[in-house]
Amino acid sequence: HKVIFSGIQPTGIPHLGNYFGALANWVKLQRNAAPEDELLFSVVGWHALTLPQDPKALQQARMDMMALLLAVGIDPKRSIVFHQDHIQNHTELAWILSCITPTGKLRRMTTWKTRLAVSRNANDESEVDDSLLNTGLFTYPVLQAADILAYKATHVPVGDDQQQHLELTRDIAEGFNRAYKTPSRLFPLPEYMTTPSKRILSLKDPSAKMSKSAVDPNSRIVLTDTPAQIKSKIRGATTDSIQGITYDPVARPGTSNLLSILAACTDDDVLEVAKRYHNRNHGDLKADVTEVVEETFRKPRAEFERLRGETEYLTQIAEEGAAKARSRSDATLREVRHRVGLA
Ligand code: AQP
Repeated sequence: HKVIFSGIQPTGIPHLGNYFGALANWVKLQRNAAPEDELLFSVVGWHALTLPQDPKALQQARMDMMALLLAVGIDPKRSIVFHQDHIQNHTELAWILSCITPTGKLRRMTTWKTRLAVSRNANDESEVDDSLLNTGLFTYPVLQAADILAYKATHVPVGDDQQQHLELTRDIAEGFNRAYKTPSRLFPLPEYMTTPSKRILSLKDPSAKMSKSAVDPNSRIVLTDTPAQIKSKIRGATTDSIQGITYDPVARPGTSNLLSILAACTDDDVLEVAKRYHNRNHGDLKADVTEVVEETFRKPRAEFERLRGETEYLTQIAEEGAAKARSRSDATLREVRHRVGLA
């Protein structure tokens, strides 16, 4: 049977990328899972701390993310929904795993390299200044590995920006299995589950992915945007001045991104969608993208607004989820402690 695990950071309201790269896909998995499969979805508060957070805003964002998971259709009776930061097993396992993870592997993570690139020495471009980057930014892929391995997850549905981290998780699991091999391999090697929609790009800078933390709010469409906001953001999306519509992610990233969004919303193949727009213009495409995005977000938005005020209910769901997650991960940690000599 499968154990499916995934997480999302409480760093703001999810955008189209999170929706198609993660949330919508989780709901699909939940619907199609075999009765014996287990599903765990986590709001990963400790990961959010790798960037500066306002404590009050973080508190609110954690609660909001719980409401959002339910609003998009995660069913707490079928899936274990919980806050990562309620389960200390994650940090304990992360420590143990960090002690078998070479720093060189972490230094090769694209996410880390991107952080480094941003902090290049202003006077000397070739010199990288990592003195101000916090240690959590460097080691969080190990915490991610612990999130997954604490439940001996076999399948991890994440966007393709996370694929490298999952490969690291497999490496770490293999490293542990090799170092502590008696009586048998402890961790299954989790498989990456890709999403058909792949990466959704920023509406303003299609060389970057759509991101919650990008400075310009017009670069992303979030689940709580009103129809008017959706319309204006799509109207302002960066495209190109080439006539007609074609799907060409390299030469026409902005136009192709709009086609990908349309295809994701209508559950169509992007090349089929592109064919239909061949003789049409950017105005037509943008009008149709606006319509389908509005339609996609209408129900979850209304459900979120309703659930958001139900603090007691959300707290209860989080407590029930934590109890289940704790008992699963306690079992793994007992084995891990025993193997490493900390029983
Ligand atoms: N642009 C994207 N396209 C497709 N999938 C995406 N994901 C994120 N951005 C895109 C997927 O969303 C899931 C949850 O992500 P997260 O909350 O851990 O945040 P993140 O990956 O760091 O992305 P964000 O939204 O840009 O957040 P910030 O700005 O806070 O870092 C993951 O499965 C991810 O692949």
